[in-house]
Amino acid sequence: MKRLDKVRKQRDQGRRARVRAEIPTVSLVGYTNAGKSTLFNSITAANVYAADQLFATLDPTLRKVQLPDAGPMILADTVGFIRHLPHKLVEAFRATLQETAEADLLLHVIDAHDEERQAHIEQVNDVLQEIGADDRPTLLVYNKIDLLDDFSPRVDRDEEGVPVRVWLSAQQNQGVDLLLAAVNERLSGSMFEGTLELSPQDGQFRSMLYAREAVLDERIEEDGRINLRVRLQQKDFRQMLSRLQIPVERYFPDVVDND
Ligand SMILES: Nc1nc2c(ncn2[C@@H]2O[C@H](COP(=O)(O)OP(=O)(O)OP(=O)(O)O)[C@@H](O)[C@H]2O)c(=O)[nH]1
Ligand SMILES: [Mg+2]
Repeated sequence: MKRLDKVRKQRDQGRRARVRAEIPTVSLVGYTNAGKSTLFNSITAANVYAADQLFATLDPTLRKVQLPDAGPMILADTVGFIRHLPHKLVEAFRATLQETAEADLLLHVIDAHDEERQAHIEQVNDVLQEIGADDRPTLLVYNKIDLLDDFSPRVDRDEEGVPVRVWLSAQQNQGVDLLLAAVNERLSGSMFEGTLELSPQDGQFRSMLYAREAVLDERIEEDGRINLRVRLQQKDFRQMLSRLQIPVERYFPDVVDND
């Protein structure tokens, strides 16, 4: 129990740090044996990131992964879901499940070769509901396509063109790139990208943007003004503006805010 408490404490600390940094979290969920950990490993192996070391030491089920447009994300591996999670298990994984309930995107991993896959999907959905995560945006990941006849990796989209299902093989590393592109698309759907003109007094704003790893480029003009090219989630940008009491119209002139 001691050890578990320690792990939980570290997890809580990790969570706090992330909330401060406002990096989107993506959680791998799914029935036991679907291939979540295999997928976690094949995604993170291809994305070696020096600043990740501290993270990996604190908690091996969390890794920071860079996406081309959406910036960094925290990828979380979770415990395999089964029909009704025993109460003890729910308690032990409280922090993980909490994280899942707050994730920006869930990757629901499914064993595409399992005849029981539909029943498993429903059981996982039941657990998601139990832990209050059923309202999270979800991307279905059909794994183990290497076990299907003549099947290539692909992405299925809904009527609006949004990626909703990805077919891949985590073990053979086929289609993992398609998955990352789909995650990138889902997370960057609501990105703010632009150049901000800051005065030397805007130091706090500037350091918040750096902390969020949102700065793509910085140029200092002769008169001391700073041009920052930034890219970050719109909701995080708005949050920052409101925290600094900068009027939202300054950067979103078309938006009428009713609240
Ligand atoms: N053929 C095949 N096997 C896979 C694939 N991905 C995972 N597996 C195998 O499926 C088994 C379960 O994989 P894990 O990654 O441990 O599954 P998990 O979802 O993390 O399982 P839990 O942590 O118990 O919930 C292992 O034997 C993997 O080698 C795949 O793409 N193809
Ligand atoms: Mg696992």
